[in-house]
Amino acid sequence: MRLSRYFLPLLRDDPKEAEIASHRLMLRAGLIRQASAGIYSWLPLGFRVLRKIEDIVREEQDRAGALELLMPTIQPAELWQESGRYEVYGKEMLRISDRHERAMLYGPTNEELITAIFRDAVKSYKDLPRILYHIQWKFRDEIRPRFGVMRGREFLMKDSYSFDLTVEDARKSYNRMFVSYLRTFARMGLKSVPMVAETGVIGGNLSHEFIILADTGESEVYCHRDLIQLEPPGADIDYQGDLAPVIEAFTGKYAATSEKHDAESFAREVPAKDRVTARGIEVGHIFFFGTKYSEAMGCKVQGPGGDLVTVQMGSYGIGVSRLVGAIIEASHDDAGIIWPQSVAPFDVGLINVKAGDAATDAACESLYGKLETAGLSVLYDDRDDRAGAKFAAMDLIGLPWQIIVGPKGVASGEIELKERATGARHSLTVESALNRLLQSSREASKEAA
Ligand code: P5A
Repeated sequence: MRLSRYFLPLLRDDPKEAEIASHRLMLRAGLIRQASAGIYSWLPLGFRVLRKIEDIVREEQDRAGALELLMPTIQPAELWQESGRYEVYGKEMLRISDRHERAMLYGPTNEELITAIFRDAVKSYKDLPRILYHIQWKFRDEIRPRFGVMRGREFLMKDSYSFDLTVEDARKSYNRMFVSYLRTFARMGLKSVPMVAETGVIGGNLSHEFIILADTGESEVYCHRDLIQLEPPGADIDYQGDLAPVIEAFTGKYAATSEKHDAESFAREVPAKDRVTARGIEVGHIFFFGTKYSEAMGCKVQGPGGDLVTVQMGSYGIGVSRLVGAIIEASHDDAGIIWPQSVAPFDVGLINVKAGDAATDAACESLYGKLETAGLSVLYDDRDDRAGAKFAAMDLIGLPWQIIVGPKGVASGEIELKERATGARHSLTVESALNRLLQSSREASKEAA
């Protein structure tokens, strides 16, 4: 992509409404613009990141055996009256009436709708187990939307729903989602810690939040230090096999959000030197609620003995749009964003230090072609602007690699390769720069596989 033809409105100054780094950087780097409190437009660069995150979430859901579908954003109120949540949900729910004065709502979550779909379609235990998911916009009229996309009113969520015949099977589905979440966040360069959590309006009594430790996080969390060091399972994980050992490793030690925190147990179970009290960002939340919705809405199947059995359910959420902010909170410096390769909007930024200089232009054009042919995505800064401004812009938007091409290097057959994360610069021939980039992109895809 040529920057001269792109849509990348950067802001020179810090927007005063932004209280935390990710919000400030998302506005400055031209990723989002606010439409109304807690409601954002995704500009081209931000939208590319959102899509990359979505792709990773989708791949890991599919790997764990979940099936993708798409439910609407608008739902009829009747379903929520059936479950009993229409009143409970209160002012957070955006209630709408259509031209026939029928009560509708903009979905804050989809337990009711998916239960109705499943109830009407599935009659036998032979159709179980199933995990269904979608990636869809939600609306919650938060009292205090803030921190940009971190606590929005409209936000993108991945929500999965599991259906099982027995509590024991349902626990297996829960474990599958649990493990897939560890992998999902790790692939985005994030260290997530599962913590025992409150279930609130979703319900049930088994629940974990997946927390990214960050000083600007909204949640106060308490955990054993060892949990922060644990490595998530690799791509060879067998979701049909026994996941209990992984679950045991990640839940065997104290970890709780403030709502579930018990100071006495914390002090008793965790030696003082291992106690971590920190702030964190909730990027995922999983729930087992058994028959809460299936009972109320009559979602039953015929069991092996011919009797009708009420289905056991769980639901599993990931804050897809919140993750964009969370990743930036975890990975930035004074100059701007530092994207992990797996979610970067482009692999490489190509900087033409002297646009208009025939030899430099020709070298850049040739390199641009080579990089794209090699399968790398490139943002080529071909604008007629000061070199300093170009360097600052490239650091701000945070692509993992920069290639800097100027007249001097062109004369001596060398270009400069800069790694955004470390700031390390190397003068290299075009050939060796290409090899370095391809190697790093191969390593990144190996991690994902
Ligand atoms: C689980 C999936 C649920 O809604 N029903 C379907 C369950 N859980 S949840 O914890 O309420 O939300 C799931 C994840 O969505 C993100 N999230 C938000 N992101 C941005 N702005 C918000 N206002 C917001 N509210 C929730 C969080 O990442 C949460 O873990």
